[in-house]
Amino acid sequence: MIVDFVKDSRIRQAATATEFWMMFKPLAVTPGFDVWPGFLDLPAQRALVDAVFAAAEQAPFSNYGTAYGKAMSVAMTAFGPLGWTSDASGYRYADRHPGTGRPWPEMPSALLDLWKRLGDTDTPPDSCLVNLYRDSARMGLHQDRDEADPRFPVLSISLGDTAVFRIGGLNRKDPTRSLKLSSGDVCRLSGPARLAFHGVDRIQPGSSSLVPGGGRINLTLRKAWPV
Ligand SMILES: O=C(O)CCC(=O)C(=O)O
Repeated sequence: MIVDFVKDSRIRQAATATEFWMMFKPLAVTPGFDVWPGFLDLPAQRALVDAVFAAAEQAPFSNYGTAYGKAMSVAMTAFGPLGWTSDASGYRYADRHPGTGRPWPEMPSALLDLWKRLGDTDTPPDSCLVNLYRDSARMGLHQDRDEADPRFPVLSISLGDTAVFRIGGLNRKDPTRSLKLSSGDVCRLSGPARLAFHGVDRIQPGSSSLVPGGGRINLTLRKAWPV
């Protein structure tokens, strides 16, 4: 199954099971924040981008408003039973697209498989937030705390242009560090980093040609409602 996800040239290079494990061992950036650089191969990345744009026909991207009255620069939609949305009354998970009133598109099986491998083996995710960053879109430092049970991780997939990602601690004023996330990278916030402040300072436009029209797509898999 792993062949669906990882760069198969790296599998060919691995002579032993130990070497294979070392190649796909995550980089532990800070405790609880793990990154698997290049975890998804190009065909897997392309398939996810295609799935996103097919889903957007049914559940169009929107730049949601916030309680502060400003529209976000990142356009969003979702896969799965629940989608994260925001408007003047605040943030929430909803079982319908706010614009169409229709259920969100089904979660692609590749995402369910990925969550089983790196997220949680027993409990599937019930939401995948799809973030589309074009040009100067960014996401300010925030915590992912709208999910019922922080024992479940957030699994994040980067597609397209490179992002300058920032991660800090549990308090907004804690020191932060930044790292670049490239297309095919997967990262996980869990345990001590599950509620860490994080955000995207900017993308590097033109660093990838994967996303039609340019830019970056980020997918975050979550378990939003209680088990
Ligand atoms: O785009 C990213 O890499 C981060 C997305 C994010 O922080 C979120 O969806 O909460």
